[in-house]
Amino acid sequence: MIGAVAEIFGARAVSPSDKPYLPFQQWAMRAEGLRPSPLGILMHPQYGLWHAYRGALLFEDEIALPEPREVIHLCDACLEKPCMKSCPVDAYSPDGFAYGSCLAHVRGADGGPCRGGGCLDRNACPYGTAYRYPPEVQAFHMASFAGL
Ligand code: B12
Ligand code: SF4
Ligand code: SF4
Repeated sequence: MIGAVAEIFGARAVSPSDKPYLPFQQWAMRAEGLRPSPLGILMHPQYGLWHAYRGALLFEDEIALPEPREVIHLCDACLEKPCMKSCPVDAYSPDGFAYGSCLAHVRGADGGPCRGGGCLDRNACPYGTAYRYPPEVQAFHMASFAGL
């Protein structure tokens, strides 16, 4: 789909998984005025944590674009921050994401809830719940992330 659109507009399609990694989140911040949640995932005023990027179009020439609109950052008003309190191994912290600890837990004997329904921290966020991926989709992503 993205390749076909790129062809129509004379652009080059790139993917978030292309290496070396391209700064998709920085592009999204510039395009949509979004900011990161404490989890590192960008926070969207409508979709909350339940959105991701599937591709981008690169152009040879610079295109004049409007400034991103002012967007409310929901995390600013979220005092309890439940997303920082649900992980059994505290993998997310202000120092970043300790993905080694996360992986060990997800793969281990007590990792059933994360394996079956997705990250407990991400699911603890009260926003965008209408867009939350179904448990089987989260289980699929988690299996891919953890190489299960
Ligand atoms: C490598 C990577 C990972 C590694 C991180 C290793 C590490 N410590 O660096 C691993 C495999 C652990 C990972 C995991 C996840 N990731 Co990831 N990941 C990426 C990837 C492919 C590259 C990141 C990068 O280095 N970019 C290059 C730099 C130059 O770009 P950047 O914009 O400046 O990078 C920003 C990020 O690095 C961010 N950041 C820093 N630490 C962390 C930690 C996390 C968890 C996240 C999400 C972001 C983040 O800070 C920078 C802001 O400027 C991006 C896609 C992409 N191309 O960006 C997805 C991406 C960041 N991941 C994403 C997601 C959703 C996840 C997961 C939460 C879910 C999942 N299904 O994979 C998991 C977390 C696991 C869990 N507990 O559920 C999404 C975020 C979407 C959003 N709304 O913001 C992205 C954008 C992919 C996509 N297709 O949309 N990820
Ligand atoms: S729980 Fe609160 S701080 Fe965490 S991502 Fe959701 S809104 Fe942001
Ligand atoms: S997937 Fe599980 S172990 Fe990993 S950060 Fe989320 S709650 Fe923690």
